[in-house]
Amino acid sequence: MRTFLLVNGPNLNLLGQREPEIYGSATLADIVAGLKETALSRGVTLLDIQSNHEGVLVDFVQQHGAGASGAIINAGAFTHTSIALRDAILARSLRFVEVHLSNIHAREAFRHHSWLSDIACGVIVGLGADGYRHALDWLIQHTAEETRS
Ligand code: CA2
Repeated sequence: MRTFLLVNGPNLNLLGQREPEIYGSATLADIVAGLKETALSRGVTLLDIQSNHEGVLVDFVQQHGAGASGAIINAGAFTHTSIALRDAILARSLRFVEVHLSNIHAREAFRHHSWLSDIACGVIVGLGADGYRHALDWLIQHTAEETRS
């Protein structure tokens, strides 16, 4: 069974508790549960992590990246700072879709640069929690296409 990773970075554990006008009202638990249900119904496994600690995310990618068919990554603020996470993803040749709930390009200038975007298969911003679902759909379809050829 194909396994996909779902990686969420710092402060995303606070979803649904504050700033719903920016990040929506769903909690991370709601989002993860919905994605896992979809994954199950599509015959794939979703292995998820949320951490506020950069090294924990690096360890997770090192440990699970090579065995995964792809990943959905919302690195939160580490998006704009973490060369360590970028290096771990590259070291494991992990294909991924970068997701942001908010449109980072319509926000402060320091959010406009991502250390992940240029190595991502694709980037989804500003679609709220739907972004994760679109990313999972794309990964499932794309991996299936590859398996057939
Ligand atoms: O839009 C996104 O998904 C972000 O990755 C969210 C990060 C932010 O640093 C990125 O620039 C864009 C922040 C997540 C913080 O989440 C909160 C949720 C509720 C209340 C406060 C913060």
